Amino acid sequence: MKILILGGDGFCGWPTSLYLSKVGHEVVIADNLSRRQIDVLLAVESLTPIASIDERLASWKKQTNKSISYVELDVAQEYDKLLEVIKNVKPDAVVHFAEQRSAPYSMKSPKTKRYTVDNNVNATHNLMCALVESGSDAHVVHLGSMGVYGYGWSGSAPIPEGYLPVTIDTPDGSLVREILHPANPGSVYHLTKTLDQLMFAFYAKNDQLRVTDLHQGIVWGTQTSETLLDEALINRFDYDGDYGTVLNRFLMEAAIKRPLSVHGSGGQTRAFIHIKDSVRCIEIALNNPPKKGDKPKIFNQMTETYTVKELAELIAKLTGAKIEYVTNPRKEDDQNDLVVENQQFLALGLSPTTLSDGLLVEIEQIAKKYAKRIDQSKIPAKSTWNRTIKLTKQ
Ligand code: NAD
Ligand code: USQ
Repeated sequence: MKILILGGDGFCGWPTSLYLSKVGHEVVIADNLSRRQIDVLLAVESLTPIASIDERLASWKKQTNKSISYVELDVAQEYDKLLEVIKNVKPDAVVHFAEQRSAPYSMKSPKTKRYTVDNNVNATHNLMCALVESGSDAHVVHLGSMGVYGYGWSGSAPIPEGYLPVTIDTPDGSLVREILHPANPGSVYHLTKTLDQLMFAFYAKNDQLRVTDLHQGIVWGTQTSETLLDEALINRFDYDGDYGTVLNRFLMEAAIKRPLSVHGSGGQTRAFIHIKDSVRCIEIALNNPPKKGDKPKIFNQMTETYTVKELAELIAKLTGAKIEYVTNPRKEDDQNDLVVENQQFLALGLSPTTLSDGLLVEIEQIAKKYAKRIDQSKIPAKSTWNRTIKLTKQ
């Protein structure tokens, strides 16, 4: 397949691009490098020393003799250029990672809230519009989020894969309909993912675009077989208060003997998936597109659930780290149930990497190895969800 990867320089996009190139697809990356620019603005760097996009691509060519093309493109702002790229590349599929992905960054200030909405909503809508205008039949695989469902809305009932059957009483009896699971976003970032879903539903219905939306959990792990081939191919690892996700942050804190920063009581249950499985799921989704005229296909892309407290205890046991319960900067339930259906990927051959398989590698080969690069002033999570939340000093 010829695959256009929007956001292919990012944490999920880079290993996905390499893997799809390795297995024989023709890969074109489009990225505006905004994630690297946000690091500059926040004065922070990935824990792992990531190479420039040019160095990355040159190294891939040297290691494998395979070429990945790159075009610098702002999907949200440069509609005409996006249209030209789609017309020239003529992709069979487009994988869409090109969004601002941090919930804390999206809640940091009015400016970052507005940037997140402008960037994410425009990027998705521009893609839909350009596919229609160009007459392309490319299958869109979008990275959405488990957070579109919210947490705890349905108690201990399993979260279905996107669609919920509902029964409506009418004067002539009851009707059973399938609706998108009610959206219940917990941040401006998650709000944009719920808006993406509606755009996909509309364009699938109106223009018969073929869309798969992957409701992904928190991705952990850093390296894949491809990123391990050379230091210049290494994947990014975010640890700072805005972009570091919970497991990365605990691993990094343990590596420098800093207490693990559990927000609130740590009773929040979240869904997780290893980066290798995330890449594999995208391949499975690419190989199983919806038919023209179908509603968007939705998969829950996660393999395990843990409470934040369980994660901290697991890492504390492996590393001897202490745990600190800090004021939660977010407005979120202190505890929630989370039971998720993920049968579709398992039925299509996904064989998950569990936390017990991969955690030691992350501790030894990433967190400890690069611990000297940690800037401790960037660790505290300072973006609060509203003005009533007052943080204690960390
Ligand atoms: P990332 O920030 O590392 O990568 C996103 C990439 O998209 C970056 O390279 C960035 O420069 C690019 N980008 C952003 N806006 C763009 C625009 N307007 N035009 C062109 N390029 C643009 O994030 P990630 O962790 O790789 O996440 C990728 C996708 O997966 C996101 O949509 C995110 O919401 C979703 N996701 C991520 C996780 C996770 O745990 N990392 C979990 C669930 C879903
Ligand atoms: N948390 C802590 N301590 C920390 C950091 C986080 O206790 O130092 C807690 C948070 O309060 C939250 C949980 O850990 O309850 C998860 O936070 P996170 O930052 O790891 O993940 P989240 O904000 O949900 O976002 C991440 C990605 C996002 C993706 C989402 C998938 O950044 O792109 O969409 O995971 S999901 O959570 O399933 O919606």
